[in-house]
Amino acid sequence: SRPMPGRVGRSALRVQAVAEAERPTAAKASGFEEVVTTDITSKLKYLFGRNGDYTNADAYQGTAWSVREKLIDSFNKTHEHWKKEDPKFIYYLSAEFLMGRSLTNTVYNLGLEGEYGEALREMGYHMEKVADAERDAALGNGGLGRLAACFLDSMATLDLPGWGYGIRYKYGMFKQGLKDGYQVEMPDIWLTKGNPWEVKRDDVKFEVGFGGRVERKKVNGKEMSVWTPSEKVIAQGYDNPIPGYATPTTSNLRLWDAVPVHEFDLSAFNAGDYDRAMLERERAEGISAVLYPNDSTPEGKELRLKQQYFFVCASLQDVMSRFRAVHGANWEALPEKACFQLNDTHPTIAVAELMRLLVDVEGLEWDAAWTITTKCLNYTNHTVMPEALEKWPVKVMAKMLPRHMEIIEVINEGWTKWLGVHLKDLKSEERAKKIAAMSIIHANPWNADEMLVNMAYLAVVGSSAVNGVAAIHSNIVKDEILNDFYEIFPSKFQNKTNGVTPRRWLAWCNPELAHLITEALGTSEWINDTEKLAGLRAFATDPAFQAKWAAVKKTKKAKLAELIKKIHGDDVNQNAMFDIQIKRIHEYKRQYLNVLSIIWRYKQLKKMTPEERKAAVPRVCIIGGKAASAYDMAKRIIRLVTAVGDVINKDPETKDYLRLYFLPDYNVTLAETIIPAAELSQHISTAGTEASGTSNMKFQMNGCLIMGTWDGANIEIAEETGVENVFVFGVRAEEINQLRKDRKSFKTDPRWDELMKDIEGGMFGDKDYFKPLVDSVNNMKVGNDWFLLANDFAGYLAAQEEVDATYKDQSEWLRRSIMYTAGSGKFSSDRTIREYAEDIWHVKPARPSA
Ligand code: 8GP
Repeated sequence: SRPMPGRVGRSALRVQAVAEAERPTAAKASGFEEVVTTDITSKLKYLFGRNGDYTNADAYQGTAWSVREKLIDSFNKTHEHWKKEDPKFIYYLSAEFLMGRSLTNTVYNLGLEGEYGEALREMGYHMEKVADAERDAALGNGGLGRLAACFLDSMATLDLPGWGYGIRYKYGMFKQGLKDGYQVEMPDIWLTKGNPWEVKRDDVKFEVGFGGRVERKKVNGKEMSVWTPSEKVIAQGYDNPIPGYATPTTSNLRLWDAVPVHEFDLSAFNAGDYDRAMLERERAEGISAVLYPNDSTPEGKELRLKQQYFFVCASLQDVMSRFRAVHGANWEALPEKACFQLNDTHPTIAVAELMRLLVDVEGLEWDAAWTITTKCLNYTNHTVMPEALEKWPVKVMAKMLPRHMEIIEVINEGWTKWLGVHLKDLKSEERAKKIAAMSIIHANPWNADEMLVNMAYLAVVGSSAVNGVAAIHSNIVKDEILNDFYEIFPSKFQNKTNGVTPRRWLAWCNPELAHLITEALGTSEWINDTEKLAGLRAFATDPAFQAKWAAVKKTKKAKLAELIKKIHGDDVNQNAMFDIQIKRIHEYKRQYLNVLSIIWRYKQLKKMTPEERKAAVPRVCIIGGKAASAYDMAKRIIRLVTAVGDVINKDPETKDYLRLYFLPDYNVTLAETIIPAAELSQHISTAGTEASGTSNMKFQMNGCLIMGTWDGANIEIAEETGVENVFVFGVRAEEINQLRKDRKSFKTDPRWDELMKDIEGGMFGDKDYFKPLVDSVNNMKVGNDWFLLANDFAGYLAAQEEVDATYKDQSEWLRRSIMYTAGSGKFSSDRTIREYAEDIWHVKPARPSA
């Protein structure tokens, strides 16, 4: 049972309690921290087999195993309630969940920070240092994976019956290091010390098959397709309880681990064939071994499809077996009890798998099964990048999932036939063209001999709702990427602008600011009702409030400065503007453009006299992010950042005015330190390329000004914050197609040409290595500079000047900063999830009693 009565009722106190220094001594008198101290001490004693001498890392383990029990109490209560109520569930199917650390989040979400903070202090530890021993659960690449994690937090906070389903990768996102300024990749070995945040379910296991053959057979007098896989593995379930905030609800993320059907081939072993004895285990474990294996080889491709089918198959069987336990074989009612959100195309094989389970296993008629399937599934698109819109070669699919390939063929037959009727008014030639363009199975445009399964098309045809992740992106989905489908099913298409959890991304990562906000608003209710942040507008020009606001930023900048010192050994000027760009390295995100503007700034500073320099706004620029291991150009961009930093940071004339650091191994935890410290952040993708962005929302919440293009959620952020408060530059999405076609209208700029010569000339060394970067943006060659850096360069520099001028007027800067936080109410993932629940899932809250 819960150690504190009614964590819901304590929510108003929570934020005050967060600020360590200001913790009321009343908590001490409560006696609960004594119980906690005893509990942690006992955990430590039996975990480590000694009395005392525990490191911070040990203390983390002891604390985590203690908190876990409170979490599981809450989990059990919630699930007993849900079992009794039998509400409709939403299942979020995602190949990625980028959870980050759990200890602090769990303690704070459960409202236990007073007891645990105090108990640890009494034992001679500090919560922050103890929490620092936890490894990130990095089971995701970037935006899409982190969004899934924020969604789970919001679903639990809103009491929505819902689970996440994914893969328990043994190795998550690689660890990034730098060697001589180049990216190096190391495996993320995150499970070696055990994982206190999961519960292995020995009773939750499903068989998943691959390969083999399909036969038509009479089964109980009925003609059926019978699939006999050539390979089988077991999906073993692990539950990861997800605590809501200010509610007794704790929901679940169920992750699947792949294990062999047979533990070990003893006869092979006895016969001396050691390799064969281990083969099955190795093959099975390979499936859940690594997040996103490199798919540039055919073998890698196959493994990826295997992962996708593996977790989808296990998840659907799991949901169906729970349904059957209550409702028997009444499958027509399945859509009233379960719906699935496909997080991008990765789980799209669910369309074929649900059909297979209903038709082949449950014996339903095809049409009845199709009605159920399309009612249960919904699809979210997260990117316009063509390389991420998955298409599987028919050959690969037919070999690995022969029955699914057949099912997809039948779906496509029905679909194209239906299209023929629907488009009967078109001229036959036009109609044929349209049908070919919309066929789920089509030829590879680069290789006419290869047929492909288009997973996005399969998802659209097999779903009730399709959505993009920001207003502009949803329009691009409708008007370009899936326009043919939109014209046929306009009502299927929706927008659901992304959001982020204000718990992790404001209240818990920036307790100082949270405290100030609560003090100003007189309530901490903004933590789950972010619209209340609008109340801060009244303080935007209040000098006393501005001073407090600035003091918080200063504290957070000092922390980041400490981290820079630890990583790079340098002291940075803490009065400089902290200017930040953190995200995956990609040409479309244009970190390169940022570097070019930093070089330009450096050159201007060099030209100034020492007196003139004193009037310049000093900046500490930070860039962080990982490059995909096979993405050569992105790796060159990282090297350019480090090379430019090496020159700038050592230059005695300018180093007080400008620094550039690459922070390696950007991850959720690093973001929690960087974002609260940021004053300016860069969201400068080519218009129309960034589906939404979510770090922009985190920066906004923390009062960081935005330099951005008219792209993704930047647009909606500007609308909420006041366009005049945002630094906007660059071409608009509508102009881009024309610009790309008509090379002559490209803007060029002598400053740009100068910088290209500098890099080519070896100003930052490594000129051969940087040559491809220079060539890639040489817009005089057709097809180059696809992301229009040259074109947007002058506008970017002008916007940077505007930034400097604004920063010189600190009270104006602070006014804007406060207006950003005040305008961030819309970007809570609570709002996003409420919209999904109402418009797509039709799932209602079901809160257990406290
Ligand atoms: C990202 C988008 O790039 C980003 O704009 C958006 O905010 C985020 O999804 C959440 O919606 N997309 C991905 O991370 C993505 O497409 N990843 C898949 C290719 C693996």
